[in-house]
Amino acid sequence: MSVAKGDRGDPAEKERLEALLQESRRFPPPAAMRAAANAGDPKVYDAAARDLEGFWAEQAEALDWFKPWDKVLDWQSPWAKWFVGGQTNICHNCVDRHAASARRNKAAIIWEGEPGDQRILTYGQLQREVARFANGLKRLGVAKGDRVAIYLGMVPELAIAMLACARIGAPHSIVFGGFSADALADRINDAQAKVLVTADGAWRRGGVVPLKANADAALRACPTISKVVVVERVGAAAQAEMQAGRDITWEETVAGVSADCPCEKMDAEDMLFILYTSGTTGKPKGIVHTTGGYMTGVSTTHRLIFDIKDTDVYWCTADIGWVTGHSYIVYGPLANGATSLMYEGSPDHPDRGRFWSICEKYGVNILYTAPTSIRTFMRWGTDWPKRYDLSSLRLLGSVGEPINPEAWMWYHEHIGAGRCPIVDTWWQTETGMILITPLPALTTTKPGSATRPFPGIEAQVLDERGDPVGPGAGGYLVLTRPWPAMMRTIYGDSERYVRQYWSRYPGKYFTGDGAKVDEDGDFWLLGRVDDVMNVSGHRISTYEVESALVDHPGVAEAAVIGRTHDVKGQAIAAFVTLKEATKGSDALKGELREHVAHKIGPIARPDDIYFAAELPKTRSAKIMRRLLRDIAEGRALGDTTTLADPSVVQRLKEQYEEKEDA
Ligand code: 7RM
Repeated sequence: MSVAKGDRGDPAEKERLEALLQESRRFPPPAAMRAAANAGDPKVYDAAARDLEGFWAEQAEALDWFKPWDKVLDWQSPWAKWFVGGQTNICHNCVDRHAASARRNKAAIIWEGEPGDQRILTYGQLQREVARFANGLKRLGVAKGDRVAIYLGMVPELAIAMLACARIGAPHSIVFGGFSADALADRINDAQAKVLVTADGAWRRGGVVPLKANADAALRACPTISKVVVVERVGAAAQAEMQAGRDITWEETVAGVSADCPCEKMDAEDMLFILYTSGTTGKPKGIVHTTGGYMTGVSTTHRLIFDIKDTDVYWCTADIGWVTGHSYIVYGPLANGATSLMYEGSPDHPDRGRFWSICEKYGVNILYTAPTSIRTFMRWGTDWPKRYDLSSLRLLGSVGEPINPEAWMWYHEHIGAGRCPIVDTWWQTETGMILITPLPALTTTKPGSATRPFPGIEAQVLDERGDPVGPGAGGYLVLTRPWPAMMRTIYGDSERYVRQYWSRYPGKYFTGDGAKVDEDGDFWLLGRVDDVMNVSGHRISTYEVESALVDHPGVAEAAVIGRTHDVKGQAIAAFVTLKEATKGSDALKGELREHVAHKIGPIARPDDIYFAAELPKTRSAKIMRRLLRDIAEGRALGDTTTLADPSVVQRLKEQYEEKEDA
């Protein structure tokens, strides 16, 4: 493992980080917000630190439980149990309790489809849809504990299906609709899912993503799937084929079923879902989240960080296929009885004003998006947002990667009109909920800093030896106390859970991120310290892309790195050595890029492919990615003394520079 990104010894990066810490702009919270804020008293930090269990118990009490817990926390590091003995159901808390209240006719989900359609589901309607689909799943043989894989675009059925699974106690495993057939098959098989919910296709910029065809290809290698539910979203254009005996449409699934389906009584520690994420090595890890703690963690953070009010329209632009969508489109907002907007399409279809037209159309009050999108909007220019009335916005959020100060300022000025606080929220699939973030009415923000740990969260920045580093010094971000929405294990691989997260610094959760803390105690996230790339906010491991490349018949060896990219944060660069009989050409580069897109999904398609005679390796045969990064970013080479053959990297660099000159 290499050291923190900031300390890779690369001068340009060092300069950037020093500049970051000298950031002197300060944005105090709007005074007017304080009085009515969900978190308006700074004492919350001390109170939670002093009495962690008391703090979380109080949060959990705001939710409905069928049976109260006996014990708030059972912490046998690294094994956590929260609300031990308690029984609840997150679907009841997200849907039924609101449907049974004055919120019955309030919009739960506002769905904006690709140009043309819209659907609004009130809490009452959502309850009926979810209960019917839950009964439909039962009729297909799904019982408590069975895993259900879901492979859909951003359609309302996605939220309905996940809530239906939660209702009957069947853990869902949602696979992002941009993943390939192979990636889907791996995830289905790892989770041993019984049923797959998919669609004939998904709309993407007027085109069709052939979800069902991908699913059919995947299912050739998935023996555990007995039934496939197919949402008819695109119709004839998808040319989806139905396999008799196995496939059934969504309509057929719910035909004639009753809307009466009681919520299963779930133990607090019963599994709620599995979500796969990229790790440093090997296959994607199935991150396991359970019921009571996750529900408490996401509802609390959503309520306090986004200061959600009953009249708000809240829009998180993520895809539900990622954890951000799980926690902050569906579970968090709905647990709070909020109106959550869900958008099917992309930001530039039919034009580059799409996001702002949606904000205007629905009067969005809270917008939560990713730095990569903000940088894209910056490039498109201020004319687009200017054309729309964005005066309804009162709070902005950022997530997925470090937000550079320029993007932060642009967001603040051109979207927030200088008036909306920005919450830069740091967290992970594994953490389930936001852990480092401002509280909008309490925290003075600084462009580029996620500021401080949420109440009850304790974070440290450590050096290699495990000692806390002083202000301004880079190190490894760890978390030292348990929190309710933390992952419980890796599905089917508890040993890897311990090794990956709890072994580097025993007793502390290793995040895999580098960070610095400044004199005020504010945290500055520096990016991954391992071989995980962050491309447009998506986690992709270098290992996965390398495996996909080596899978091509012409490739002998591949080394993949993430190089700095203005818009995407990181872009994927691949260094490839070919088999002797294969000749490098532009056509082959194109073929390799498509091969990776086909194996993993378009998000993993490399931006650059370099053919190399050899890869730079240490004497113990480790590929030196740091040097490849120097080459891809056009810098002077760092220290090459540990290389087995320093001339290899020199030749590579010359070859690259020739290309640049040409
Ligand atoms: C929510 C999510 C997790 C990784 C994490 C970081 C990076 C996420 C921020 C951030 C700096 C942020 N889950 N990351 N948010 N870095 N500032 N506000 O993205 O599992 O897909 O990715 O994303 O490196 O470890 S994730």
